[in-house]
Amino acid sequence: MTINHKRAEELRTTLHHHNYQYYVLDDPEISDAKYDGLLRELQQLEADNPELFTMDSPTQRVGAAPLSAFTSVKHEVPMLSLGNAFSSEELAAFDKRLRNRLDDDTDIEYIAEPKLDGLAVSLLYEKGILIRAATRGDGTTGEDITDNIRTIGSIPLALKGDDWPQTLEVRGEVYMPKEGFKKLNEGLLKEGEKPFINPRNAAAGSLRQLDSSITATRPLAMYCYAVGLVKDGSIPDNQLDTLEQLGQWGLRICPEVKKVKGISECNDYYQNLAYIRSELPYEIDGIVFKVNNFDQQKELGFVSRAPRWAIAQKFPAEEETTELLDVEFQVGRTGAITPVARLEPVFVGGVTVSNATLHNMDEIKRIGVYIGDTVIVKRAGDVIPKVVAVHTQGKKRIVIEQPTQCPECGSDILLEEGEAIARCSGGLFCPAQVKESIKHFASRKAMDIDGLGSKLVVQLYDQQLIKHIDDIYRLKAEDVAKLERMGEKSAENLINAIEASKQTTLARFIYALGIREVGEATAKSLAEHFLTLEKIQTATQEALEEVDDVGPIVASHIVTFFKQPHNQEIIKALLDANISWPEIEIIADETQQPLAGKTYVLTGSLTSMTRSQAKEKLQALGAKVTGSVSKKTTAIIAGEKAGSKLTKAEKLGVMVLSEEQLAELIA
Ligand code: I6G
Repeated sequence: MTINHKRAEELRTTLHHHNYQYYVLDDPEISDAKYDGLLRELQQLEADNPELFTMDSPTQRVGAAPLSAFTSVKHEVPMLSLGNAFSSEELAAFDKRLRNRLDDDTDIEYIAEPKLDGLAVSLLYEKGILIRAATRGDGTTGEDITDNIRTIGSIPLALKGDDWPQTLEVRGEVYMPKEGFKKLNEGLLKEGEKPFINPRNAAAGSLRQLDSSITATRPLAMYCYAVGLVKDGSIPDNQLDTLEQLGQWGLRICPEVKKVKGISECNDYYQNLAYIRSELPYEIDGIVFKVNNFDQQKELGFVSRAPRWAIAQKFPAEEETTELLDVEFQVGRTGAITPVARLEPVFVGGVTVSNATLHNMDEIKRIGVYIGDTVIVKRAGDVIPKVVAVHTQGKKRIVIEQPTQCPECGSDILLEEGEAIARCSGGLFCPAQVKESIKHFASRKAMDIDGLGSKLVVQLYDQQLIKHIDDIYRLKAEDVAKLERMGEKSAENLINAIEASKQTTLARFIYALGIREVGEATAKSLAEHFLTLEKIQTATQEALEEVDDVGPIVASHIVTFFKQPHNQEIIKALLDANISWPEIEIIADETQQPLAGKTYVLTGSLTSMTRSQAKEKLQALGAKVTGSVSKKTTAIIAGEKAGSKLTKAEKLGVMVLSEEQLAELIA
């Protein structure tokens, strides 16, 4: 073996290792610059000595020469589809069917995992080397997308270890993480290009590129969930051990995979995932339950083109199509004019939606929507439904035009230079702005006045019982009780809630005032920085700009707000009504925080909270939370299925804490 040959092999092994650490374990050991340096060295060696090139070389990840078309690939073992369950009753019926077929009434062991909203892909490894990748296609014939798949960092070009079958076909889902999707679309918009509608479309569009150097720039990832063809070698006899084995060979497995026993644990898993769905870093559209034991799978067999031993329980769709009937313009607390789509009611994200935001006129132009079009509406989690794209153009299309006068008070609508959002210039003359500012003041994250919701605010305003926010504290139970649908008891409850709201925090009070661009986080930063209301009221533009996340624009909004005599009067009236807050304790020295100077690593999945919630809690106590274990790590917190980080911690003698111990630590 020549020196060059030896060095190329050394570089390939090193680069495969660091690639695995970075993409699969999320635990990099070297800097990006160092990695790039090693990769360049290998590229140069291969360019100078073409005989050194191998199929699994990490240099292949940058993309190959563009293709003119994809070639077809026949799947030796068909890629089937999954049956669906749309309710817990349908899932229970599935479980019952299986127990009947197996003639065994004991609880079945299932392996549950999220169903990612991506594209099913097959990876073929020969002697541990990735030789071909294909789309699912119609299940029998797919397309050869090997060049594109090679560019995905989390897919190994060579399997780890040496105990793999000589021929091994692995299947899974290629997807685009939400964060990468957001960044990709931001970049496309900046370049004046059309953004993708959702991460699934972005993943599909990226994988179907004939030019793999474009795919190489797209943030794609893959989770593996099954094995297809196996020759000359074997895999374990159940699903969970198979997934674990795939993980050991360097393939990425979803960390949410869990063994559940019987229908009740299936339901718990589904509920838990539905709860954390919006926090997951990828989009999912349901849960897949598979019988764990392969002998039982064999006994159950297939029905038409789907396995009898697996099912996908779907979540309510987060995107639907419906007709755009009309557009109205709403006036917000700060006068912002928002176009609101009136829609043919549609069931999406678990609720019936008949209104959705269109954000602003720029957005309307960008998506090219007209009244009469069929549009795609998205509602994810608690997020306000929005129109994201035109699905099909209507036969009769009506242009959407922004009014020049406020629909509520008739004042001029103005668009400041460089702003996307037009505003009503009516200020306190505009009833819509006043009502919105009262609603905001009473809202949960502001003064938290229980029961003072949107409808009641409108009633109180229309009956002239409240004209400004300070009037809330002059309300009388007997006046409130006279309102429609209010009795004495509810009126009394409201007055009690108003009274209770007087004990608040400075941050909530600042947020409640509704200063333009001062959200919850900025209000908190202002309170922590200045400590008293007086200091915030009198702060100069320069002093305000010293606060975390306060830039020149926000600072100028704050200065302008406190300068207005009307606002000063309202603040005085609120303080005269005895609104108060505890003094803020000064933590003069950050090292006085209980976990200051300590470094933790979170690994595996936690059951009582997500890893990011745990991270926030630890950071709030002064701890540092990092992604990799070293001798300097104070402790690692090992949830379920903790992998290599746990092994490394044990090797280095770093303390290992359980989820229960983490809870104690935080408490
Ligand atoms: O489409 C699928 C998504 C996820 C699957 C699947 C899966 O497992 C987590 N598993 C099988 C066996 C099939 N389709 C056919």
